[in-house]
Amino acid sequence: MIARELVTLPSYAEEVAGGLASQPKTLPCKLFYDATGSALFEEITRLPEYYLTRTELEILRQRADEMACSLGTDVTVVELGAGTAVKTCTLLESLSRRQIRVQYFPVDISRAALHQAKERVESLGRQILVRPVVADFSDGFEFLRSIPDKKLVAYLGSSIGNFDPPAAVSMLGEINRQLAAQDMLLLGTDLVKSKSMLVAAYDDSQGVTEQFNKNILARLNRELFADFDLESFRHVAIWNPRRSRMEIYLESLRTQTVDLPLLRLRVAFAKSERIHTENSYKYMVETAKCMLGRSGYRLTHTWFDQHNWFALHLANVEAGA
Ligand code: AVJ
Repeated sequence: MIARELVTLPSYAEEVAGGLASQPKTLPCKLFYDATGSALFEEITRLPEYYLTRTELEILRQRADEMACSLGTDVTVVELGAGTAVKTCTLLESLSRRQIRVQYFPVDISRAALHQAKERVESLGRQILVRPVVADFSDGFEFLRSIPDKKLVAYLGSSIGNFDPPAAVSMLGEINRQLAAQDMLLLGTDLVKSKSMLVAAYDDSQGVTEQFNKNILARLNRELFADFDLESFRHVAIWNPRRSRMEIYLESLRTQTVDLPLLRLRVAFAKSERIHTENSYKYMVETAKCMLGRSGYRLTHTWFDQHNWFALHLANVEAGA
């Protein structure tokens, strides 16, 4: 007890203990994104099999002018999980060519990413005012209220796909309640496609996604002094057509026990037992539309790439929703 009081446990400790004690075992996917994991994710976005990032960027490039037209004048773009703002730059540039005033509020938990986002947008040389916001969405979306003017809230990259349908609706609804009638939402969703293409995107031939997945265990070893043997787990990516999602697991290659001394926990694994680390939902246009409707938005336009692999939805905040 004394030792436990002396050590400051990371904020995710309880969740990890709960997840590893449950049946089936789970770990929260937010644990992916420490410095190592964020760098690995950047690498994933450049993999030939991971079509999502490049496809969404292609839609933005091809349709930025059209989007800018639908947005009217003097828009403040607020990007949730902005990262380094690579994708948004396209839209910001189109907006600034058309509009008198464009402001950009990138929101992220990573200060380093926000710094890069600011530099990138400022280097466009278009006098876009950049105001980075450091925020963690688990604290809610109240910060949106303090951002002035007409807002376009962008939530790109199919990040919404990590939430199961009820949680996605409640999160989009929470954002909605912080917005005013003339504000808008730009949502990126990955779409259902062939199983082979989906599985390849989450189980790439270079093993980067495997490394990304296993980094959760490496992180628990680093931060909780756990003793996961990374060689004794394998990366598994499965398409679940019934729930319309990719499921990512770490599967134990043998019977083993793992110690997590800071959590006072010893976890037993049977051979082939899995830890569920992530879901990535894939939508049909209708399900995405339905999700937006149920969270208080009215869809005004959906843009696709030439193969219909990915969709960008622009929606209004329903008056009185
Ligand atoms: C960042 C949640 C959009 O689900 O495609 C990539 C994360 N996981 N490869 C996704 C991820 C494995 C990614 N999102």
